Amino acid sequence: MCGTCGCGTDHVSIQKPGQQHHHHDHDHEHHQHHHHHHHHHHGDKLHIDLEKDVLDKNNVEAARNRGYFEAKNIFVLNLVSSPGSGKTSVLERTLKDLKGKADFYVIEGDQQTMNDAERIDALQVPVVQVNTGQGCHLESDMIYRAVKTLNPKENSILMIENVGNLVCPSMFDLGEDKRVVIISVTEGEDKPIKYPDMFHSADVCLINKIDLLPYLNFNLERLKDYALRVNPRLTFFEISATTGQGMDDWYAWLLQEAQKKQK
Ligand SMILES: Nc1nc2c(ncn2[C@@H]2O[C@H](COP(=O)(O)OP(=O)(O)OP(=O)(O)O)[C@@H](O)[C@H]2O)c(=O)[nH]1
Ligand SMILES: [Mg+2]
Repeated sequence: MCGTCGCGTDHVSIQKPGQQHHHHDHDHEHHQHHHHHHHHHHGDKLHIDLEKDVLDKNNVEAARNRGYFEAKNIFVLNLVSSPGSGKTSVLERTLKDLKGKADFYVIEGDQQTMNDAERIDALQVPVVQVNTGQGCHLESDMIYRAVKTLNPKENSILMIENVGNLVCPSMFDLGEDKRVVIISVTEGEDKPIKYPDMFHSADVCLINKIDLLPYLNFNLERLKDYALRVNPRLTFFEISATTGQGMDDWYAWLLQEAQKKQK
């Protein structure tokens, strides 16, 4: 149990496409650690202590990641959204279009399967898949281990695709520079006020699948209004990963932010 959202993070696997699946002993330590608390606490107290432990531990490890990224001038994005908003599609298009302009690395987070890592691997971009098992979000120690496997070059860009979930990933700092929330126009305009934490903690909001707007009753202005109520400093890009519409502004932002860190 991660204790924060009740999901389990004790069966995490981290692998490159083509590698054999294996569990890490490391995870058992965590499990034992949490198990220990069960003997000493009860009811709500247990839940609150676990939540604090998990978030404190994650924040310490996020700081460790941030130090590593700082030392190597690696610009890091954490992509979050509900399942199917288009995180991998946006990544695929972005990597195809910008591959010559920067060195990219990708960490893929999903509960199961190598599917997303294989889509990135097909573009010949170095990628590691993290399978979280019962876990509904990535945590900083998973990023630390995945980064060790990737061994990214200095002055590169690391894109982290979080597990599709509009709630839990918001609580877990991974040591990223910027958090990017993707919402697709098929999801309804009110998501920012229904799931405020995710929009509050993001720096950029990609509004994806705008090629579908002619077929939907979706009000872009209302979505932005709701999102700005939750987070007035959000920057929006209206895009279609399918047609490429609007992607150039997103690329310009991405390269400019990376350069700021790497100057
Ligand atoms: N029409 C349209 N479809 C899109 C667009 N972007 C993604 N899709 C489709 O949306 C579906 C989900 O896309 P993914 O990129 O796999 O979404 P994801 O957020 O990575 O999904 P998970 O990793 O499972 O959470 C796929 O069928 C894509 O082809 C877009 O801009 N327009
Ligand atoms: Mg995906």
